[in-house]
Amino acid sequence: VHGEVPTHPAVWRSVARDDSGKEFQFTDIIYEKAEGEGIAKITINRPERRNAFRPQTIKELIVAFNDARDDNTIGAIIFTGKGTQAFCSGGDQAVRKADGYADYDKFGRLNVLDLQVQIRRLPKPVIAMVAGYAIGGGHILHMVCDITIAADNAIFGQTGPKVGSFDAGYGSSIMATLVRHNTLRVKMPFVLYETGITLLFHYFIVTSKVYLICCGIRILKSNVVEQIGPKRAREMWFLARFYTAPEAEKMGLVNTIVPLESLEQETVKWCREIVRNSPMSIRVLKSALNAVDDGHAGLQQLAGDATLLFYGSEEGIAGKTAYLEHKRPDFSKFPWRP
Ligand code: S0N
Repeated sequence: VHGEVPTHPAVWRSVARDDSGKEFQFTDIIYEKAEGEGIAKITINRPERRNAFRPQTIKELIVAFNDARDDNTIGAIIFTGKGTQAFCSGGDQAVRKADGYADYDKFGRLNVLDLQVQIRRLPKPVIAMVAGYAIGGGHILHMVCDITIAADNAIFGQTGPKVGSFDAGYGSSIMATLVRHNTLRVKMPFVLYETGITLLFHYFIVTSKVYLICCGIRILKSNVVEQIGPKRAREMWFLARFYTAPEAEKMGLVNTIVPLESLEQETVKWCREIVRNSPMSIRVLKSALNAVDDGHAGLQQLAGDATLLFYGSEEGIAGKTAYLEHKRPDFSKFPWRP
């Protein structure tokens, strides 16, 4: 129906200025967009430290992600690390102080937590493109992304208990959530895994208290494998071992593995497939997929999408117009739908 996805390489243009013409002064990241493709790429640029982040890195990442969010031509964001040796090795231990990480400030901070929330709430898919190590806080960053494409040299793991740190927030809860969603997906008595159909679909389960919306993206037979389970999540944190890309795939931590040399090509292909789909469908699906786990914040995000859609409806417009015209709104022609 839609034709083939183009396979030519993306042409990246460095994004050096914001809309007002002010120059971004990035030192720790590279921020690029592919002209006319609807794809942005944000790269941690500290390869000499295996792309470990310091507060400055996070500040710049937040600016870039905000820009990509605000740019209504951008539909998918690639998040990666410079070079082939690491996606990100977590917080820069050299600037870790008693009160968090400190570089240019006198005080420490844990601003990576803000970035995690930002990626989670960003209403566009964020795709982690992982070559080499995704370790510690770097592993958490790939986990909060919507999709992870791993090179065959990728290594995943948490080191917290070895270096005296931990992420008891998203770093733990999202890992457990990944487990739950994956288990649900495989147990669904639907055709996806048997037929290998590549489609976006949603599925509602309504029980007395649970309202879940699950989404399967390209669930092929080869992706449906043993599940990590809550025990494996504990193993990952308690033992702090490293896992290869195939092991991570088995645990449901990555969507696919590709040869290192075709990592970007494949990631761009996935992005191209995403950006030709309906922006509002993708937006609502992302917030829906997070809603249950994100509690009030998740509900707010999903509900905000409903408001966004309602504002464009005849009924919504009728209310606003009547208010501006100082009239009583007449909603009588709008049905109370079953
Ligand atoms: C990634 C590893 C396995 C790569 O090993 P490899 O390839 O042998 O390279 P190395 O020779 O070890 O490293 C090359 C150079 O890079 C430096 N370097 C690497 N990682 C870091 C890092 N994280 N911090 C500072 N420097 C780093 C090396 O020192 C080396 O430099 P030279 O040559 O000058 O010695 C391996 O490098 C490794 O294991 N790295 C450490 C991984 C780690 O423990 N990361 C920290 C884990 N903790 C967190 O990330 C904190 C969690 C977190 O982010 C968080 C969560 C909740 C709340 C707050 C936070 C927060 O802290 O912000």
